[in-house]
Amino acid sequence: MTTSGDYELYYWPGLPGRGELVRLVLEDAGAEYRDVAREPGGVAALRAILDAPGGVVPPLAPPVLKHGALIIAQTAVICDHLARRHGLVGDDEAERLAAMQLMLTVMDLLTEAHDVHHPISSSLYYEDQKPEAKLRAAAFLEARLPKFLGYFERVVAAKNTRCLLGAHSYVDLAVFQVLEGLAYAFPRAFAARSAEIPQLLALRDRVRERPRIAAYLASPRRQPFTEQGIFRRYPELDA
Ligand SMILES: N[C@@H](CCC(=O)N[C@@H](CS)C(=O)NCC(=O)O)C(=O)O
Repeated sequence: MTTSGDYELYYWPGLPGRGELVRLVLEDAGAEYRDVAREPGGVAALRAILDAPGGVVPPLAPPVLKHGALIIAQTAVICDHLARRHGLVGDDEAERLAAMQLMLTVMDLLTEAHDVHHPISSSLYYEDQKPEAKLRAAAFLEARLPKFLGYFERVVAAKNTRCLLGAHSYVDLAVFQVLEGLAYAFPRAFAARSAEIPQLLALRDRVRERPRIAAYLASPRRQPFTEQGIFRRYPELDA
Protein backbone atom coordinates (compact mmCIF):
# COMPACT_ATOMS: atom_id res chain seq x y z
CA MET A 1 0.00 0.00 0.00
CA THR A 2 1.52 3.34 -1.03
CA THR A 3 0.37 6.84 -0.04
CA SER A 4 1.55 10.24 -1.25
CA GLY A 5 3.57 10.72 1.97
CA ASP A 6 5.80 7.83 0.86
CA TYR A 7 7.43 9.90 -1.90
CA GLU A 8 11.21 10.18 -1.78
CA LEU A 9 12.97 12.16 -4.52
CA TYR A 10 16.67 11.55 -5.16
CA TYR A 11 18.43 14.21 -7.23
CA TRP A 12 21.77 16.02 -7.12
CA PRO A 13 21.65 18.86 -4.56
CA GLY A 14 22.60 22.43 -5.49
CA LEU A 15 20.99 22.64 -8.91
CA PRO A 16 17.40 22.43 -10.16
CA GLY A 17 18.26 20.12 -13.07
CA ARG A 18 15.89 17.41 -14.21
CA GLY A 19 14.85 16.88 -10.59
CA GLU A 20 12.99 20.19 -10.76
CA LEU A 21 10.46 18.81 -13.23
CA VAL A 22 9.56 16.18 -10.62
CA ARG A 23 9.50 18.72 -7.78
CA LEU A 24 7.08 20.93 -9.72
CA VAL A 25 4.63 18.05 -10.10
CA LEU A 26 4.90 17.15 -6.41
CA GLU A 27 4.48 20.79 -5.38
CA ASP A 28 1.57 21.46 -7.74
CA ALA A 29 -0.13 18.32 -6.42
CA GLY A 30 0.37 19.47 -2.83
CA ALA A 31 2.03 16.11 -2.13
CA GLU A 32 4.31 15.50 0.83
CA TYR A 33 7.77 14.33 -0.17
CA ARG A 34 11.33 14.06 1.03
CA ASP A 35 14.04 15.65 -1.13
CA VAL A 36 16.47 13.06 0.15
CA ALA A 37 19.75 14.16 -1.45
CA ARG A 38 19.35 17.66 0.02
CA GLU A 39 19.28 16.22 3.54
CA PRO A 40 22.49 15.56 5.52
CA GLY A 41 24.16 12.45 4.10
CA GLY A 42 21.80 12.66 1.15
CA VAL A 43 24.33 12.24 -1.65
CA ALA A 44 25.40 8.91 -0.17
CA ALA A 45 21.74 7.91 -0.10
CA LEU A 46 21.42 8.94 -3.76
CA ARG A 47 24.44 6.84 -4.73
CA ALA A 48 23.04 3.94 -2.74
CA ILE A 49 19.66 4.01 -4.50
CA LEU A 50 21.40 3.87 -7.89
CA ASP A 51 22.81 0.52 -6.77
CA ALA A 52 19.73 -0.64 -4.91
CA PRO A 53 18.29 -3.95 -6.10
CA GLY A 54 14.76 -2.89 -4.97
CA GLY A 55 13.12 -1.88 -8.25
CA VAL A 56 12.05 -4.06 -11.17
CA VAL A 57 15.14 -2.76 -12.98
CA PRO A 58 17.84 -0.49 -11.54
CA PRO A 59 18.00 3.23 -12.41
CA LEU A 60 20.88 4.51 -14.57
CA ALA A 61 20.82 8.13 -13.46
CA PRO A 62 18.87 10.56 -11.27
CA PRO A 63 16.20 11.76 -10.81
CA VAL A 64 14.90 8.67 -9.03
CA LEU A 65 11.58 8.47 -7.21
CA LYS A 66 11.00 5.96 -4.45
CA HIS A 67 7.33 5.50 -3.79
CA GLY A 68 6.70 2.74 -1.30
CA ALA A 69 8.10 -0.38 -2.92
CA LEU A 70 8.46 1.32 -6.32
CA ILE A 71 11.80 2.72 -7.48
CA ILE A 72 11.41 4.63 -10.75
CA ALA A 73 13.85 6.58 -12.94
CA GLN A 74 13.52 8.67 -16.12
CA THR A 75 12.00 12.08 -15.51
CA ALA A 76 9.10 11.57 -17.93
CA VAL A 77 8.11 8.24 -16.36
CA ILE A 78 8.26 9.67 -12.83
CA CYS A 79 6.15 12.70 -13.82
CA ASP A 80 3.59 10.49 -15.57
CA HIS A 81 3.35 8.24 -12.50
CA LEU A 82 2.76 11.21 -10.19
CA ALA A 83 0.43 12.99 -12.61
CA ARG A 84 -1.84 9.95 -12.88
CA ARG A 85 -2.14 9.72 -9.11
CA HIS A 86 -2.79 13.44 -8.60
CA GLY A 87 -5.06 14.40 -11.50
CA LEU A 88 -2.39 16.18 -13.51
CA VAL A 89 -3.13 14.19 -16.66
CA GLY A 90 -6.42 12.86 -18.00
CA ASP A 91 -7.49 9.20 -17.75
CA ASP A 92 -8.10 8.89 -21.48
CA GLU A 93 -5.38 6.77 -23.09
CA ALA A 94 -5.00 9.00 -26.15
CA GLU A 95 -4.51 12.02 -23.90
CA ARG A 96 -1.98 10.23 -21.69
CA LEU A 97 0.00 9.19 -24.75
CA ALA A 98 -0.14 12.75 -26.12
CA ALA A 99 1.09 14.02 -22.74
CA MET A 100 4.00 11.57 -22.83
CA GLN A 101 4.75 12.55 -26.44
CA LEU A 102 4.94 16.22 -25.40
CA MET A 103 6.90 15.44 -22.23
CA LEU A 104 9.55 13.49 -24.13
CA THR A 105 9.78 16.39 -26.60
CA VAL A 106 10.36 18.77 -23.67
CA MET A 107 13.10 16.41 -22.44
CA ASP A 108 14.68 16.45 -25.91
CA LEU A 109 14.77 20.25 -25.84
CA LEU A 110 16.25 20.23 -22.33
CA THR A 111 18.97 17.79 -23.40
CA GLU A 112 19.83 19.88 -26.46
CA ALA A 113 20.06 23.01 -24.28
CA HIS A 114 22.47 21.11 -22.00
CA ASP A 115 24.53 19.88 -24.94
CA VAL A 116 25.19 23.49 -26.02
CA HIS A 117 27.75 23.82 -23.22
CA HIS A 118 28.79 20.15 -23.28
CA PRO A 119 28.75 19.22 -26.98
CA ILE A 120 31.60 16.68 -26.79
CA SER A 121 31.12 15.00 -23.42
CA SER A 122 29.45 15.52 -20.05
CA SER A 123 32.59 14.06 -18.50
CA LEU A 124 34.70 17.02 -19.68
CA TYR A 125 34.63 20.57 -18.31
CA TYR A 126 32.98 23.31 -20.39
CA GLU A 127 36.43 24.95 -20.55
CA ASP A 128 37.72 21.87 -22.43
CA GLN A 129 35.11 22.16 -25.20
CA LYS A 130 34.59 25.88 -25.68
CA PRO A 131 35.14 26.12 -29.48
CA GLU A 132 32.74 23.23 -30.06
CA ALA A 133 30.26 24.80 -27.65
CA LYS A 134 30.30 28.01 -29.63
CA LEU A 135 29.46 26.13 -32.84
CA ARG A 136 26.78 24.14 -31.09
CA ALA A 137 25.26 27.29 -29.58
CA ALA A 138 24.90 28.90 -33.01
CA ALA A 139 23.21 25.79 -34.42
CA PHE A 140 20.94 25.48 -31.38
CA LEU A 141 19.85 29.10 -31.35
CA GLU A 142 19.39 29.43 -35.11
CA ALA A 143 17.71 26.13 -35.94
CA ARG A 144 16.75 23.95 -33.01
CA LEU A 145 15.37 26.49 -30.52
CA PRO A 146 12.92 28.08 -33.02
CA LYS A 147 11.86 24.62 -34.18
CA PHE A 148 11.01 23.45 -30.64
CA LEU A 149 9.43 26.74 -29.55
CA GLY A 150 7.42 26.98 -32.77
CA TYR A 151 6.12 23.45 -32.23
CA PHE A 152 5.02 24.07 -28.63
CA GLU A 153 3.52 27.44 -29.61
CA ARG A 154 1.40 25.76 -32.29
CA VAL A 155 0.23 23.06 -29.88
CA VAL A 156 -0.81 25.50 -27.16
CA ALA A 157 -2.38 27.94 -29.65
CA ALA A 158 -4.55 25.16 -31.09
CA LYS A 159 -6.15 24.61 -27.66
CA ASN A 160 -6.60 28.31 -26.89
CA THR A 161 -6.64 27.63 -23.12
CA ARG A 162 -3.01 28.45 -22.17
CA CYS A 163 -2.62 24.65 -21.66
CA LEU A 164 -0.86 22.28 -24.03
CA LEU A 165 -3.51 19.60 -23.70
CA GLY A 166 -6.54 21.84 -23.32
CA ALA A 167 -6.57 21.39 -19.53
CA HIS A 168 -3.71 21.91 -17.06
CA SER A 169 -1.29 18.97 -16.94
CA TYR A 170 2.18 18.00 -15.79
CA VAL A 171 3.50 18.85 -19.25
CA ASP A 172 2.64 22.53 -18.68
CA LEU A 173 4.82 22.43 -15.55
CA ALA A 174 7.73 20.97 -17.53
CA VAL A 175 7.39 23.55 -20.31
CA PHE A 176 7.28 26.30 -17.68
CA GLN A 177 10.57 25.12 -16.21
CA VAL A 178 12.29 24.81 -19.59
CA LEU A 179 11.12 28.30 -20.64
CA GLU A 180 12.52 29.68 -17.38
CA GLY A 181 15.79 27.84 -17.99
CA LEU A 182 16.10 29.08 -21.57
CA ALA A 183 15.40 32.67 -20.48
CA TYR A 184 18.14 32.30 -17.85
CA ALA A 185 20.75 30.69 -20.12
CA PHE A 186 20.11 32.66 -23.32
CA PRO A 187 18.56 36.00 -22.25
CA ARG A 188 19.28 37.76 -25.54
CA ALA A 189 18.23 34.91 -27.84
CA PHE A 190 15.15 34.19 -25.74
CA ALA A 191 14.10 37.85 -25.74
CA ALA A 192 14.55 37.95 -29.51
CA ARG A 193 12.17 34.99 -29.90
CA SER A 194 9.58 36.18 -27.38
CA ALA A 195 7.34 37.95 -29.90
CA GLU A 196 6.96 34.61 -31.72
CA ILE A 197 5.64 32.71 -28.68
CA PRO A 198 2.82 34.74 -27.07
CA GLN A 199 0.77 31.65 -26.19
CA LEU A 200 3.72 29.89 -24.57
CA LEU A 201 4.53 32.96 -22.50
CA ALA A 202 0.89 33.13 -21.43
CA LEU A 203 1.13 29.47 -20.38
CA ARG A 204 4.32 30.24 -18.42
CA ASP A 205 2.62 33.12 -16.60
CA ARG A 206 -0.43 31.01 -15.84
CA VAL A 207 1.73 28.28 -14.28
CA ARG A 208 3.72 30.85 -12.28
CA GLU A 209 0.49 32.15 -10.77
CA ARG A 210 -0.93 28.81 -9.66
CA PRO A 211 -1.18 29.23 -5.87
CA ARG A 212 0.93 26.21 -4.89
CA ILE A 213 3.52 26.95 -7.58
CA ALA A 214 3.72 30.63 -6.57
CA ALA A 215 4.23 29.57 -2.92
CA TYR A 216 6.88 27.06 -3.95
CA LEU A 217 8.77 29.56 -6.12
CA ALA A 218 8.95 31.95 -3.16
CA SER A 219 10.16 29.20 -0.79
CA PRO A 220 13.71 28.02 0.00
CA ARG A 221 12.81 24.68 -1.59
CA ARG A 222 13.13 26.34 -5.02
CA GLN A 223 16.77 26.38 -6.18
CA PRO A 224 18.16 29.00 -8.57
CA PHE A 225 19.75 28.23 -11.93
CA THR A 226 23.55 28.23 -11.71
CA GLU A 227 26.53 27.45 -13.90
CA GLN A 228 26.61 23.94 -12.38
CA GLY A 229 23.35 22.95 -13.95
CA ILE A 230 21.65 22.16 -17.24
CA PHE A 231 20.79 25.78 -18.09
CA ARG A 232 24.01 27.82 -17.80
CA ARG A 233 24.47 31.49 -18.55
CA TYR A 234 27.64 31.82 -20.58
CA PRO A 235 27.27 35.18 -22.40
CA GLU A 236 29.61 34.03 -25.19
CA LEU A 237 27.07 31.31 -26.10
CA ASP A 238 24.08 33.67 -26.26
CA ALA A 239 23.12 35.20 -29.59
N1 LIG B 1 16.80 10.63 -19.67
C1 LIG B 1 17.11 10.75 -18.28
C2 LIG B 1 18.45 11.47 -18.14
C3 LIG B 1 18.97 11.38 -16.73
C4 LIG B 1 20.25 12.18 -16.58
O1 LIG B 1 20.99 12.44 -17.56
N2 LIG B 1 20.57 12.54 -15.34
C5 LIG B 1 21.75 13.35 -15.07
C6 LIG B 1 21.45 14.43 -14.10
S1 LIG B 1 20.27 15.56 -14.77
C7 LIG B 1 22.84 12.47 -14.50
O2 LIG B 1 23.13 12.51 -13.32
N3 LIG B 1 23.45 11.69 -15.36
C8 LIG B 1 24.53 10.84 -14.98
C9 LIG B 1 24.87 9.93 -16.10
O3 LIG B 1 24.17 9.96 -17.13
O4 LIG B 1 25.83 9.22 -15.94
C10 LIG B 1 15.98 11.48 -17.55
O5 LIG B 1 15.23 12.23 -18.21
O6 LIG B 1 15.79 11.31 -16.35
